[in-house]
Amino acid sequence: MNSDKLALPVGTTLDRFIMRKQEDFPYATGELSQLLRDIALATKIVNREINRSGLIDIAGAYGNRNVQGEDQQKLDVIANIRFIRALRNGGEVCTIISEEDDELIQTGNNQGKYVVAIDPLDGSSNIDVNVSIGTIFSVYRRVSPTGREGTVADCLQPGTHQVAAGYVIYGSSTMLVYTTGNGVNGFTYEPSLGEFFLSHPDITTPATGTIYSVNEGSSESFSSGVTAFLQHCKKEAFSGRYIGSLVADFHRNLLKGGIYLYPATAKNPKGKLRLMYECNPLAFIVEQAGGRSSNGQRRTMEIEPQAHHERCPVFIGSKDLVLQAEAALAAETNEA
Ligand code: AHM
Ligand code: MG
Repeated sequence: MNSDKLALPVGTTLDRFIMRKQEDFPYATGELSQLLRDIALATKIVNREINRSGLIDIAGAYGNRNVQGEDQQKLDVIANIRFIRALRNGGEVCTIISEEDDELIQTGNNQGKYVVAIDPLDGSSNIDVNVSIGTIFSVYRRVSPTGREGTVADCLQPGTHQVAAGYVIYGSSTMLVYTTGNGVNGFTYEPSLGEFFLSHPDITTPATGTIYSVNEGSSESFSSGVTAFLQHCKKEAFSGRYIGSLVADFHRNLLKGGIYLYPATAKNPKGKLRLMYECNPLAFIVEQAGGRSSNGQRRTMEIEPQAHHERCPVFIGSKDLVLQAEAALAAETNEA
């Protein structure tokens, strides 16, 4: 091998990066760092299961329906177990909200200072056809005193209270992207070393873009404001790109510039996506990258949650495009 290549540094691992960031806060106790490392560990295990799923019989429907009445996939169940186990063993988290569990999950770590909301495997209907899927997570500091189980109040905080949020995309490579409110950084998994390496430092999203992502199959029931905004996108000859895996659609638009929207439809009058573990974490990331996220009327992160599985419409991505969508919706309201 060329000796120049051998001299190249391997780069910064996720663990080292988390440790360095912790050193920026002299009074940090390391609990949040540990929590992020727990999530990264579970991610590696889930990544392995996903990669193997084409080879062994764990893809496909599990035969159960989750709380939202959707078919649960075997990998959904596996991912849910892996993340819960990692967070329970880590000890920093008292309570978990998971897309796959109706009730709050009490970890038994009553001294844990944090609450996590997680969609362990998003876009799972894409598993069987080898399309990218993801994990989305959000971290809050509990508001109730430690020493007891976490409460509903700990779990129903607005997105502005998030202390960390991230997503994992299991795609042509596996990436973990997260923020603790001080910019956004992306790490790519190197499977032969079993490590995530910093590959996308300080991600910023373009202020505008030429991609719009929406399920147009529902366009008959879009409001006139949404329809007007989409007409504008088409008039400008934007590219329509829709994978149907939120993390993958979001990740592409974050890097390239664009807007993802899931508005209210006849089938999903409140939108389809879940506030606590789909919209809020991505809203935190997009804002940290310079973008914007809204329910059409107000900033996603300012919505006061009423229920841990609640849904909301979402318009997320490049700031200018989200503002344009909001203006189109406001014009619709004024016409009414
Ligand atoms: P899931 O959490 O059950 O996987 O559903 C969420 C997914 C998102 O990943 C994706 O953006 C959206 O549902 C697609 O919905 P639709 O098929 O209605 O376009
Ligand atoms: Mg989901």
